[in-house]
Amino acid sequence: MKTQDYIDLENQYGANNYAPLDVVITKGEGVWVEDAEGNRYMDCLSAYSAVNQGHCHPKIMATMQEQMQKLTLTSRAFRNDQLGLFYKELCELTNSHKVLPMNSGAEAVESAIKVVRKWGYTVKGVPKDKAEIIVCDNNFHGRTIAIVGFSSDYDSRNGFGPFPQGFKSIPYGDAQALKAAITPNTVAFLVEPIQGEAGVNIPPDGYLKEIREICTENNVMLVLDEIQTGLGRTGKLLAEEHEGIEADLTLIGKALSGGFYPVSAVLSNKEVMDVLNPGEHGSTFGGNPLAAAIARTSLKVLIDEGMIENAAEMGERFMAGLKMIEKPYIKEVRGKGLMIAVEFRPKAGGAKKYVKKLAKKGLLCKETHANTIRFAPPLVIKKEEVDWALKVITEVLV
Ligand code: IF1
Repeated sequence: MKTQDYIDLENQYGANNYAPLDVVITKGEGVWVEDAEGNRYMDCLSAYSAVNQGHCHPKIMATMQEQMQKLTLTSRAFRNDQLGLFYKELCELTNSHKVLPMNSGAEAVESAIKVVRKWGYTVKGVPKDKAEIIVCDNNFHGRTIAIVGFSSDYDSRNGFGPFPQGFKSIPYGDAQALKAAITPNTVAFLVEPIQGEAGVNIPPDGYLKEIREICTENNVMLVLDEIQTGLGRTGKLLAEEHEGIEADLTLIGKALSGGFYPVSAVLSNKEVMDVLNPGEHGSTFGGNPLAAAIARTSLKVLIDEGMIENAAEMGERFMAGLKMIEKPYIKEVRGKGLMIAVEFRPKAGGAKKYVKKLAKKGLLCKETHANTIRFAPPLVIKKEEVDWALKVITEVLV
């Protein structure tokens, strides 16, 4: 089959909920992927930060192969020999007390919503069905009904109502707005340390510290969605470390499996997770031995192979290089670690055309909204590869 045949099949039989670039990827290794015609590309999207460890990391692959030959799924009706070790290693690494294992990121977000509501009723004493959760404008937390119900993005929510109640949205990066929005019924503040989909929106310095203090003072759970920012992407294991804070609940997913399998988790730093009792929450696949084994190795290679330090170092190099490209239609280059964005002025005529030109030159990336391109390569990228990317990007933006 040729490239166009694969595209036709997808278009004929698949739901129309994506508009992908017409590159049909067939192989991947590290930061590189190959298409059906044998063209090589550097992947500067990393499956939205799920392949932080690089495509087809050999150690994660070996773990997966080994585990899948022994045991893949037991359900949580029984125990398995990988889950406890996964819990322990993840808790030790992140300084957490309890883990709730799920599969997709959206499920981790939904789980956290359930947990903080239950905590609100049973511990904080909020009257029945009155729990409020504060979220931020321009958030992205996934695609379920509850989550899109508190999204401010028209396409995400339009046509999908009615939505669950109990969410209030405030401007991102504004700690005073949080303070003003809290009521006695507020159980949690759900927020991304850096907004991804919004276009790598970095809050003002001190924001995380301030919201941590405000939540503590008001007995409100701080829930950080680190599904995209976590696991090394910003140059720290968790983005919360940039300001030395700890969330009450931290959500991780994506790179928790290095891209091999959907694995997500709610990490809890307080006794809040103890409000869940048997029968109140669960998942057929959540916490399965294959997922747990893959996640254990995904975390191990992230640490053992210095990927987090590399993300910090290569991120600085990448950003410095991008900032050298001085063009009147570039509005801003911003980022942390290897979560980087270039925002164009409206007169540039949109980011998509640059994305297409970059793909032609062998660099895959993705625009977010009309005027921003995100660069987020796997964290294993080398100096020479960053320099190659910068050369290509400079050629295209000139
Ligand atoms: C798609 C963006 C990235 C997330 C945060 C939860 C989830 C995500 C902070 C849900 C998912 C994705 C999903 C992907 C596009 C994407 C994305 F462009 F929307 F912003 F990564 F950059 N919290 N992010 O970023 O996780 O249920 O998908 O596992 O195609 O929708 P999920």
